[in-house]
Amino acid sequence: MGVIKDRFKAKADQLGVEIKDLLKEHGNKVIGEVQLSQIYQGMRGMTGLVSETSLLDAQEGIRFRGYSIPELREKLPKAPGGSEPLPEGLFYLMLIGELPTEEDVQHVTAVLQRRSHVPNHVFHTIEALPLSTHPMTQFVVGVMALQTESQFSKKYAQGMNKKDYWEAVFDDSMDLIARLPRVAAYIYRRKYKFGEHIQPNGLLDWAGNFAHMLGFEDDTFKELMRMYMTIHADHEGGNVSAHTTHLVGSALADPYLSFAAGMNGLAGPLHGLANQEVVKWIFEMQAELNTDSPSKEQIEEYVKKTLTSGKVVPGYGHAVLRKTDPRFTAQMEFGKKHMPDDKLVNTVWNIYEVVPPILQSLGKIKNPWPNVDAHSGSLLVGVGMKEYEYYTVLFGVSRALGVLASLCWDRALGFAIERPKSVTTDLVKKWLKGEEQIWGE
Ligand code: HAX
Repeated sequence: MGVIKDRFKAKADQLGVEIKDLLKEHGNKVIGEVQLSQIYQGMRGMTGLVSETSLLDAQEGIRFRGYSIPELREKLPKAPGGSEPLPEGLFYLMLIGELPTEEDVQHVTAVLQRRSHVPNHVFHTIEALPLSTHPMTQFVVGVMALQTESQFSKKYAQGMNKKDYWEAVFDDSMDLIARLPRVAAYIYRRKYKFGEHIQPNGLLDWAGNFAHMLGFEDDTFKELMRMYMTIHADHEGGNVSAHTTHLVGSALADPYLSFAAGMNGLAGPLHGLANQEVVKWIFEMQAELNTDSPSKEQIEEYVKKTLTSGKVVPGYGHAVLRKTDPRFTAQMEFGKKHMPDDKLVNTVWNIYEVVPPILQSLGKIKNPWPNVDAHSGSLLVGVGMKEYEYYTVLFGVSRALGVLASLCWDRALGFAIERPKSVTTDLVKKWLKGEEQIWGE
């Protein structure tokens, strides 16, 4: 077995024993109560999942294995001459639970390079789609075409022992993470660069090589990719992409099938597609106002118009967070360092001043502050990637690190198939009248 796999197995065995003891002693302990409104309103605030890789605090934001984003940007190994973390290091941290050394990160990079071959039928499958197909659809189709390579599926069909599930999921996850940048870059070059594809550079790190295959060789783009791939990787277990991957994986669908399902959720505008929606919304504002530097007064008018036409302000609000997203702040710092005078980036900062009080004044929004998607597109435009319909694919490549690390944990800990109970409104009405019981009461 490989070094990382051995370390993962040792950690998983240890935690497995701890969980067994914990459940033996405390399995009956009540962890909260569920209100009727919660089952109608997106299960908000309901604790119902275990996800080891990261934890979200409503006030402080995300922590990956206990480390905040500023701490990760400081502590994780960097590329030579770079100042942003290598996402391979975050993947190691999520998988193993400990900060990696430089050597550990180099090892992950080498493993991913070794496993990155994408068979030709995947490219042919993508080519069968009309060029106008949304990049996220092409991405999901590409991942589905890659499913032919699943070790888990093959071994399951041969009668794999359930004790070995974790290992096949681990191998599939590593392979998939290694292959995704090639598939994603292929889609970008196909759709926007006349199909002029760029071969991988085996000497580069995972995100640096992705930037290279996309066709961006300058250091700022590579640094942005490293930061982008790090901060978008995970947001605990309940968000749509993580939860879907986990849910589908719980039926023992292999990592390719599970990840593709999660990506279909990421492609929704209230989740990952919000990053394209933000830039689209700002471009439309610029076009309508006929300026690339709208004033705060103009932005205010435009925001109010967006709200009165029954649309959301993209990039604002969050189901769990109640403060400015630290992923927004990290990107703001990147903008201040690399492109302080960029007009679009400055517009994003002006929007940040204008939007929260307006949303707050509506009286119904629980979090008026910006999320990760409010900023990411402006930085991408700033470094030369203007094709905003592609942005959610970048998010998806990064999200693979978190959801697949979690999937390895799910199988290593032997988590059960997920199957919560649902009710009908008719049953709820009868229950309220005392005529029926709700199961589990
Ligand atoms: N603009 C306008 N209205 C908003 C809003 C926004 N940005 N955010 C929330 N609201 C509205 C909701 O639509 C809801 O209205 P109704 O009661 O009329 O249905 C009300 O405020 C209460 O919503 P909430 O409880 O504060 O928010 P939710 O937990 O239901 O939803 C969302 C969280 C992120 C989906 C929501 O804030 C939203 O739609 N934001 C804009 C889209 C966006 O930026 N999504 C990305 C989120 C982060 C992420 O997953 N990234 O991938």
